Amino acid sequence: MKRRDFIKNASLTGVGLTVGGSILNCAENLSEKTKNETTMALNKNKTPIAICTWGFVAANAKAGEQLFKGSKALDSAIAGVAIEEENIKNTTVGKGGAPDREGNVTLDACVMDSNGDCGSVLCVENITNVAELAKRVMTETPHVILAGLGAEEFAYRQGFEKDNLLTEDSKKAWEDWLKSPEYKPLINIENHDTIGMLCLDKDGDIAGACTTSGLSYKMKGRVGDSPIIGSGLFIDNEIGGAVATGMGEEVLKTVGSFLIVELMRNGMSPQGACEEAVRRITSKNDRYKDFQIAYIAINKSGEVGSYCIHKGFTYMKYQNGENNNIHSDYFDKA
Ligand code: SD4
Repeated sequence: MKRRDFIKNASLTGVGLTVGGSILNCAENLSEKTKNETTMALNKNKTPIAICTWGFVAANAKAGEQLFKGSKALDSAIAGVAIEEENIKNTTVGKGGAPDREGNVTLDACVMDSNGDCGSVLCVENITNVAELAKRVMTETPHVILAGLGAEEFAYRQGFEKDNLLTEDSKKAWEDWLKSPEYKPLINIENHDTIGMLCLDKDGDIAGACTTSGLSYKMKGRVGDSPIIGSGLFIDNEIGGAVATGMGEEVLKTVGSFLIVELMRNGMSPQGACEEAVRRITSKNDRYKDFQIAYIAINKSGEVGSYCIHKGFTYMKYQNGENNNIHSDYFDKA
């Protein structure tokens, strides 16, 4: 690399960021637009990062490798989560997901891009790659959300194939559950595998995807937080992104992912913001003892955070060719 190029690159990466950080802090009289443009310029040529909920090694590696090759954040996140949507051993995402009480597998997903656009599908049957479908809602329709049969028919028009999502194993587990069908939606360590992924690409842009079959044996038509922009996922490319897994009803009540991004906007680290979002839930009453919620978040500088209610949640982080499974800190240490 020529010296001139090295200096140019260095000024756009870590070295430049440190200097740039103090420039931004001092420059109180800069207009917001100038500050944003400066921040964006400083964020170019970043080391890409992919993070996702749980120990989804292959999914996170897929996203990380794509990012490394120069793929954009949203495409990388969708390619990453597709691995779990197609993994029939994962019983809370995509094909092989647990059905509702009536035996129908219904999927929820959303995506959010670095330009603030988003797409979402709710309660979709017979389609495996619902994160990609959510992206098509974003790019191919004037809408943000499509639900149920409308989303499914839109998928066929987009060339998606009809697939039977109920595998023999999931069917058998549901039939066993039917023998004593207590309706007590529970999210614990075993029943808890939604994949939410956040990617920071080489241009410093952040995007994400979240995809799930929701609660096992849920009421027909039940939708959780995962496809709801602001609850299951939220991105603001000037600040960062967050994604949730766990008892969706409680994430919805606190608009958890949006809350985390807003806390980061107000100066909190991703870690601090995830902790505060969990505290918003645990401080209401002690019902949290019966369910799990976990958040992961990333900010524009590539700092990452995670927090959950109960011990046991892990997340993946891919950076510089390393793909690590990290144990999250948790609230309930009693
Ligand atoms: C939901 N948040 O439907 C999802 C469930 C989940 O791992 O995260 N499972 O409420």
